[in-house]
Amino acid sequence: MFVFSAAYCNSVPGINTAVVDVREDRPVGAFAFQIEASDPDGDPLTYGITGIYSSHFEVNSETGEVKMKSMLDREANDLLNIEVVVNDGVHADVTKTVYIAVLDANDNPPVFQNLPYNKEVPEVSEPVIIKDVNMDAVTAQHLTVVTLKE
Ligand SMILES: [Ca+2]
Ligand SMILES: [Ca+2]
Ligand SMILES: [Ca+2]
Repeated sequence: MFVFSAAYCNSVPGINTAVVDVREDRPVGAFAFQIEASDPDGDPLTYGITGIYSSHFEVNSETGEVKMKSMLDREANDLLNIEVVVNDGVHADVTKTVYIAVLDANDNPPVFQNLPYNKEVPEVSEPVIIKDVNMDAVTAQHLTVVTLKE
């Protein structure tokens, strides 16, 4: 006689999270992202993370909320991947690779190029755009427009 096991009638949970954005200036202890997972049977899930970059994060095993454990640096690495592990208490662990896109913050001091600091500044009437040339991505916040006078 065939006996149905509990696992036979029970479905495996699914992990919906695939890519998340985290700004590089998120402080330690701050919310990073939420692991979105669901179980068709409504089984309570436990959450975990593994992988070399998982050391940046700390996950609440009951809620799937992930917080910062150590800060990120977009200039060093702008795309991390971790393995998210979810378990419904019935089946073996379900794992999925989740990618973390590290968003830029202007966290490097500016390095000005071609800025005429000496007295040989020619008199110019047109505005000069000073580009903040550092390792951060260049956006409007990195540009300073000044009008040089005698
Ligand atoms: Ca289940
Ligand atoms: Ca940085
Ligand atoms: Ca930056």
